[in-house]
Amino acid sequence: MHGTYNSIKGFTPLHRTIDGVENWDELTICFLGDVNRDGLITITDAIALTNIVLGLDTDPPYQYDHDASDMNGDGILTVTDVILLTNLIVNDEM
Ligand SMILES: [Ca+2]
Ligand SMILES: [Ca+2]
Repeated sequence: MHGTYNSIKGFTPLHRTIDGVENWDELTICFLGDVNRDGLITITDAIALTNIVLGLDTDPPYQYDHDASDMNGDGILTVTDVILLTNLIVNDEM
């Protein structure tokens, strides 16, 4: 049983311990915002997610991480996810 980890308020690239158990898999799954899976959360991810949401992305969907893109965890990618990701990037860089 893992600790509560469904609260999406950002991410940490650091090693994290959940309930005293090291769990990299959980962290990987929750690496929210890294849309293009390059290991960084940048404006590039926001742009990529925007293109996906707007249907402007012409690359195959598998090039992007759907789970990482679904910022609010509702299972679909919408402008809400773009806003959440943008806020995350802005807050992280300020
Ligand atoms: Ca990225
Ligand atoms: Ca969503």
